[in-house]
Amino acid sequence: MSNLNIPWEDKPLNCDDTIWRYSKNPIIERNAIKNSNSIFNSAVISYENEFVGIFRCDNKCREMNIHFGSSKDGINWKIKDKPIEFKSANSSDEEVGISSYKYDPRLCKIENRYYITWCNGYHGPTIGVGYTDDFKTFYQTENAFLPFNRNGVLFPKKINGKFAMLSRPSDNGHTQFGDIFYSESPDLIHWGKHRHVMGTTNINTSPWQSTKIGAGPVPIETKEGWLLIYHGVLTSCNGYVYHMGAAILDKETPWKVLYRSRPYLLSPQKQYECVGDVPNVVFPCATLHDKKTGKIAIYYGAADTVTCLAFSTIQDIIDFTKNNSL
Ligand code: BMA
Repeated sequence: MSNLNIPWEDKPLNCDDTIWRYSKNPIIERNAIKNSNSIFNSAVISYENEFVGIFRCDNKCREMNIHFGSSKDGINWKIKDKPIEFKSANSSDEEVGISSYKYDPRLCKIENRYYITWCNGYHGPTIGVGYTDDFKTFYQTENAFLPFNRNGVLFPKKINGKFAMLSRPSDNGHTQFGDIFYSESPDLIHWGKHRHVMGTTNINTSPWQSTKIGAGPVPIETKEGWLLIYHGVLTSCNGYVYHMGAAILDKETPWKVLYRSRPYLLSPQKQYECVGDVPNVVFPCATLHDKKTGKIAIYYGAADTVTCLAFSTIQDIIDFTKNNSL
């Protein structure tokens, strides 16, 4: 991280929870750019003297695409009206860069390059991969996996010399199942060594994550292991309910789960999380954290409509996860 101050608000005095919401949520309204129906499930990172982000903006035809944005404070964002135009990373192969839609981006710095993963339309949803060195020119490379897959999230450094990614194999619709898997690649093109990381829980033990789960923000390296914030889904009589939870994965073998929260960290409770295009969704896709203080700002989509912020400290989330582990 640079010297930028991450967004922050102190914990309210009467709050007993591990994470707390920004009092001025949502930070990005659904109509923040021309022609947007909704702006949510988006990714941010610090770059040079500002924050930059890749935003999921669905337009008024309800087409899903990703747009570039920047911010001085991580709260007030200027998002481009037009989607990112990716160049093909291999223009001699006309299949590279095919994309009938893009959604739910994640943004990850590995060594000196910024990588974007998203759910890419290629004969159904799969994991699209792109990169940029300057947030001006963007390249799209090979999809990581066969369809159908969602929630592709890179680790911020190579593990045992390989790029590493979490993903969630799915179906072509509103998938009723879903476990998190780990895969690795020598070149970000060929992926293998697929390992099961964690699955859904027993409905009697931790119902909020009993239907499907998916990796959220880029995992954070801590002394205890990789801190993974993820979403977990419960099927209620009115449909899916999306929550946020946390797990700690082993540093060298991240498919081994050391701890995993039995209660959720955040559930849809506020009006802006419960009312929108898809009610009852909190969906984390990015964090900013301050290495010195351990403060963390979590960006999440609410009700598939707006973008919100919540805060905690890395240590508090680790303690919560360890002390309430499945
Ligand atoms: C998932 C994705 C997410 C969305 C969630 C809830 O399948 O489409 O973008 O937030 O459903 O609708």
